[in-house]
Amino acid sequence: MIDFFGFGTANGQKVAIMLEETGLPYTLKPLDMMKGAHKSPEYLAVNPVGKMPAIVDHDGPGGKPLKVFETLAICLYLGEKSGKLIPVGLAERALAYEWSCVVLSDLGPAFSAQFNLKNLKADTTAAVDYYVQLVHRFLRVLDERLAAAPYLAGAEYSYADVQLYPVITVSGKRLGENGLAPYKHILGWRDRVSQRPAVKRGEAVLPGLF
Ligand SMILES: N[C@@H](CCC(=O)N[C@@H](CS)C(=O)NCC(=O)O)C(=O)O
Repeated sequence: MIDFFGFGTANGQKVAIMLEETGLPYTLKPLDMMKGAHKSPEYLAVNPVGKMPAIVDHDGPGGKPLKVFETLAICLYLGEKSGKLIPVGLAERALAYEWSCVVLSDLGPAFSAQFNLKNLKADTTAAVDYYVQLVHRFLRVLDERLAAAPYLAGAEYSYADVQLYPVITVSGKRLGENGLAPYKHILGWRDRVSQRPAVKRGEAVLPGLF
C-alpha cells in the first residue's frame, strides 16, 4: 500500500492521476497546506524539502518501505513499479523525459512565480509580466510539439502527458478565460486526455484548488 501525501494543486493532481493510471493501491493522506502541514516534523521526515507531494511505498523494493519526494521522481517510480506509462523505445523515453523537464523546470515554475508574486504586497507588475511572457514562451513550444505528435513522447500517452495535464487545467486558469485559446493543439490534446477514466478519477480524488 502506498501513502500519498497530497493537496489540490497541479503537482498534487499529477501524482493522483499517475496513481490512478497505474492502478497501484494507495491511501490519500490529505496534507493541509493551508495549516502548514508540509512543515510539520512528521512530514519533513518523509520529504525533507517540505514541499508537497510525497509518497511512502510500504511495499517498496525488497519489501521495505520507500519514501519518494519530487513530483517527477514519484511519477517515474510509479511508472517503473507498475510498468505503465513508460514508453518502450529509447527515443520515446528520451522524449518523455525531455518534455517532462520542460514542464517541471520551466513552465510550472513560471506559473508559480507569476502566482506567488501577485500575492506580495508590493508593485510586482514588471516581474509578473516577465513570468507571464515566459509561460507563453513554453506554451508556444508545447503547442508546436502537440501539433507534430498526438502526445508528448509521440504516438502513445505517457507519464510526460501526466506532468503537463494538470498544469494546463489547473494553473492554466491563471491566464484568464481565453488565455489558452491561441494554443489549439494543447486544447485538443487536453480534451483527449480529459476523457481517460483514470484522469477523471485522479481529478476527483484531488480537485485542483488553485
Ligand atoms: N520540485 C517540487 C516542487 C513542489 C512544490 O513546489 N510544491 C508546492 C505545492 S504545489 C509546495 O509544496 N509549496 C510549499 C512551499 O514551497 O513551501 C516537485 O516537483 O515536487
